[in-house]
Amino acid sequence: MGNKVIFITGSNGEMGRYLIEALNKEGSKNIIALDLEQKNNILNTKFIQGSILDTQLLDDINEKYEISEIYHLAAILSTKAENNPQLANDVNINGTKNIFELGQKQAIKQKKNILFFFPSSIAVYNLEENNNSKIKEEDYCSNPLTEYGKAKLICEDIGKRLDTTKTTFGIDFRAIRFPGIISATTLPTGGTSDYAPEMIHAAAQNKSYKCFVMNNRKLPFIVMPDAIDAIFKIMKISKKKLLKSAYNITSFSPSVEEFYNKTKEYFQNFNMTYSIDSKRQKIIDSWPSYVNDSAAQNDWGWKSKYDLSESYASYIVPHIKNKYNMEE
Ligand code: AKB
Repeated sequence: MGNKVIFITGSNGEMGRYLIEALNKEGSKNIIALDLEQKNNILNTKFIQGSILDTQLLDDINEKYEISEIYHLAAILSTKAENNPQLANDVNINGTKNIFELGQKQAIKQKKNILFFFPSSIAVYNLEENNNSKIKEEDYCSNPLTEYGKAKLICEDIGKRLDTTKTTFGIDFRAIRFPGIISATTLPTGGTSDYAPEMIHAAAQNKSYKCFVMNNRKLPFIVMPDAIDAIFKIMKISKKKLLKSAYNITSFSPSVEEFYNKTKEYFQNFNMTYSIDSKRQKIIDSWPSYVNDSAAQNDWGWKSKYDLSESYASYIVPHIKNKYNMEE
């Protein structure tokens, strides 16, 4: 591996693993991946064990490599962040500042702009009451309920201010406010939209599921291939086209019960009961059921490939059956 690389933090997470695979398929051969623990070896990737809070390690990375793109995925998700706010703010805010600084140092070192991808979230929104309108980027995002949402909003703001690409070399900051994401091959940890993937993975393993959120609640979701596609699209588009620094994207917004019914279509024996977690329910109640993603559609051609039915039929069910070795 040469010293010209793509740098990914949080590489062991759901999105990290999928993104590295997708970058590999696209022919990106030089990836350095940072996370706390060494997991399986990934092709064409040099794994660096460590923390985004370790500034000495980040300085060493800065010395050794020429980074063209940064995908800063490391984060503590919403439920875990509420339970451990100090750690979460350290990782989600201070860790992100460290990675911004690395990006800035690289821009100076290489005398060029460094593409910087930041996954933000619908957690930046805080609806006063449950409403069914499609939330735009400017709506209801001044006072997020959770520590996680606050950190995402703060870092969006810092990223936007540090993006000096109009005047001088710096970070070329691009963010997507992700809805819940469903992967057929991995499960998230510590999030609040986790009920949907947890339900589906339980069904595929012939297990029952105790759902922590009320049956009529709706959140926006997408499946992982669409999430990765969106990242590729926003990172490849000319900066001139980007009128915002952070964009909503979405695909479908079924209620919990609709998720259950859809899952039952494929896994007839699946059984789900409810045990509402009031803290997590409150988080979900503060998030929008629908987001307006027309800015992403207009500015960089975002369009989800998978609606709810297509997600189950062409992505979730075939891959999840494969994962748990079930017969078609
Ligand atoms: C979470 O539930 O914390 C995340 C998110 C919606 O950002 N999946």
